[in-house]
Amino acid sequence: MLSNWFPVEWNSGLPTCSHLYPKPRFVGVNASDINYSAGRYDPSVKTPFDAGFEGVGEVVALGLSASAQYAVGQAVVYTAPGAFAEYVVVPAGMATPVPAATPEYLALPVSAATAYISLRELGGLQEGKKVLVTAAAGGTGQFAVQFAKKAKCHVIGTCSSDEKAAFLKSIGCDRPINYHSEPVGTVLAQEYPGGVDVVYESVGGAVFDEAVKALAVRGRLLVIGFISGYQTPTGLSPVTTKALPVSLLRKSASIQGFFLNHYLSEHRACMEQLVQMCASGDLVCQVDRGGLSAEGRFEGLESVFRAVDHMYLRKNTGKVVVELPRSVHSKL
Ligand code: NAP
Ligand code: X1H
Repeated sequence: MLSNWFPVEWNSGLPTCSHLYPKPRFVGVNASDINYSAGRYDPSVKTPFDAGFEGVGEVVALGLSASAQYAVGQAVVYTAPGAFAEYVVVPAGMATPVPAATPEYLALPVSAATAYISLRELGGLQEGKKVLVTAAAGGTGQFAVQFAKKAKCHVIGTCSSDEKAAFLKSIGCDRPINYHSEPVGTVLAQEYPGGVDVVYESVGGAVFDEAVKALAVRGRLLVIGFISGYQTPTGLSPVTTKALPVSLLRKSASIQGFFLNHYLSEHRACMEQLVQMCASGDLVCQVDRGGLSAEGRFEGLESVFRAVDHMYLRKNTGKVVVELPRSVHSKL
């Protein structure tokens, strides 16, 4: 499969000057892949179009002005619409050099960057604050937990299994809650009667309602997503909180949305930090390659759909990634 915007210049051997041309070794799966594929993300993008947001791989060709920053053979992680492809064209500004094209780095450009930028810009994190992270053992949740711990906060994380809860413990989460064995609302009411100061919320629906209920006075809830709604025909969660204005007013609480694409000006500096933290082992970048899924590891573009299913069956721990074969023609 070649991207449908694969440039004619490539075929003539003349890459455009400010792009680079990586061959992906791994591509990343995001919850919003299904929103993008459903045409909700950008209604101006008409079918047929390629899906996928990100990859990690080695540069196989370069435009002239990109060659000041990158070299053929170099490993890069990048974001690019249509990333589920055998080759991609990436504007130089959307790629970051990494020490090797390993899947851990794939957790950085969307999942980790979302947690890093949103919590830094909007979270108001301070030592001792109580932070609730929903879907905490997933691609982006794992980073919200770690960044909140680095800010010396007390972190509560929700997840759906004891294995995920054990993973959350391992990355420093103070109070993992497996919602299949403990009702989240009850735990929060009993153990955090003063409420939680910050919520990193990405599930929506009833989980959003519980989180609003649990907010402390002057608490902040960051709307990162609402995955419980993405499989509905409209992609929207039912609005259940009719009492939202009064709930917020009574606690001087606030709710703010965050969409990574609106913070691209911060992305480059953020990526430099994140790559360094990941390379030095200062940040756990857990990836799920599907080894425990029914049909085994996600290998090849044809396994992207299994990887998406794995996530929507709530089976993943960490960032879901798909490995692509090395080119038979390339020595890379
Ligand atoms: P993920 O967390 O790796 O996987 C999704 C997880 O959500 C599942 O593992 C599951 O964890 C949990 N979940 C809870 N209810 C679910 C339901 N009804 N259906 C499916 N999963 C459910 O996925 P991700 O790609 O990192 O995305 C997580 C959230 O962050 C999404 O809402 C996504 O849209 C959002 N996001 C937002 C931005 C932004 O710019 N705002 C950027 C990236 C991601 P448990 O089994 O533990 O419940
Ligand atoms: C211009 O701002 C946006 C924001 C969100 C444009 C599109 C979206 C979008 O499609 C998303 C989205 C993007 C990223 C993400 O991690 C989660 C989501 S959820 C979502 C959406 C879902 C259903 C809709 O009806 C509208 C948007």
